Amino acid sequence: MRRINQLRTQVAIVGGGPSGLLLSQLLHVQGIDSIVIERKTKDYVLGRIRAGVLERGLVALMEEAGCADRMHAEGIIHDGTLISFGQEMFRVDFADLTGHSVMVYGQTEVTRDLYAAREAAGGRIVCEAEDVVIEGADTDAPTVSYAVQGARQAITCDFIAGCDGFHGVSRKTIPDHLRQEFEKVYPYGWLGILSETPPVNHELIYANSERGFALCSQRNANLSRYYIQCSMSDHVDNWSDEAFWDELKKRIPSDQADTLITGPSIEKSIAPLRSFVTEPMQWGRLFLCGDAAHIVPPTGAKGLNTAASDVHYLYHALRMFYGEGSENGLNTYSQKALLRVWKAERFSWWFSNLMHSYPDHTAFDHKMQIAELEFLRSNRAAQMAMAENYVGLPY
Ligand code: RFL
Ligand code: PHB
Repeated sequence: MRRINQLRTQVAIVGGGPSGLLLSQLLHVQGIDSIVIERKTKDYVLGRIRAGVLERGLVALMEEAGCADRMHAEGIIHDGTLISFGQEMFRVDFADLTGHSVMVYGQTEVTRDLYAAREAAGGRIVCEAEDVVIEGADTDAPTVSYAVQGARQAITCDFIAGCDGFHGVSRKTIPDHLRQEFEKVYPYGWLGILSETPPVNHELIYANSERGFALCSQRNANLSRYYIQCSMSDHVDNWSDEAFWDELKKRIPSDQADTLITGPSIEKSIAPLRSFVTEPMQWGRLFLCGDAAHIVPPTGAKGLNTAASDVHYLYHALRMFYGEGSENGLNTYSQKALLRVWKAERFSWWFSNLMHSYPDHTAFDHKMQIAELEFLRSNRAAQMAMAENYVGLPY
């Protein structure tokens, strides 16, 4: 294959998911040029249904990126969340405990708003880029090359942001002997559905039940997102809508189940749950952001938000470099990002352990979960620790 095109930019961004698009737009606002290289089509990227809860840090970044108008108009502020176990249910009041709230606004919408802003500004996004190769990341002249419709292209740049998710190429570009990976795979998955029905409650319900975990979430007044814990080997074809609703109702308190409005699902999928961190998050001029560097189980809604905190650190480091000529932010990026990543990992791991059923749990283990839930229900310090993590630790 022939190299037909040589492009130049300041920051080449591999991956056009929320991390890559947010970084690109923030850099643009500061007059720093970037090119986003994405493996999938625009429609595919915009069709993905994932996260639903935004911390204030991500809300502030969307504002700084000039992409917050629709989020503020359509997003829903949540001042607290509900936690149930069996028929018991209590509320953790984020606003009272921390002075902060979260924003319910889908990742799909965040991505859509960022995409629109990038396009309006004439930002360069290369879609359907195949066989992306990163070279010279440990030199002063890194390049990213890829093929589009059979033609090979190359970008020379100052820096590369690896925003290409868990299955991307960026992380694997860092030599094995310099990379350390930490992983925990949970013995269950989440079966999720989206339905055009009003949410069962105006707040989210995280439910611990002897039948397994359930989560009642939402996107807007007529769009609900529900999840139930399922086995890792389960398949969506095993779950009719009716079977899903029946099972969900058995896992939440009956007064909630009685008011649950059901309807046809418009999306149904199973996600495995894992915790994963790679260290370091930098190699030479390559910087990893978001799911490329770490994965959390979705309990606690930290995935997208932790991706956003990486983007925050990298964006400020690049601003410092281009604005003041200082490499200080770049040199400390990995250390700063990982400090916060591990706290999000701890919270998601703790909340997952507290809320799910485990195949190897004994009656004693179950009693421990209930005792911890009772403690959380009755203890303000415990609730404060939970709330501070949920609304997002400071950057
Ligand atoms: P993404 O979203 O995976 O985007 C990476 C992009 O890179 C592209 N790509 C490549 N491009 C070029 N060359 C390659 N070789 C490439 N390989 C991959 C991909 O096509 C893609 O477009 O990573 P990013 O941007 O770091 O964003 C991370 C978030 O998407 C993720 O952390 C969250 O969705 C996790 N998550 C949640 N996070 C929250 O903060 N709150 C939540 O409520 C929440 N709920 C969830 C979730 C994730 C879920 N699933 C499906 C895993 C609920 C679920 C069910
Ligand atoms: C979602 O709405 O998709 C969602 C909300 C909270 C979570 C995970 C997922 O903890």
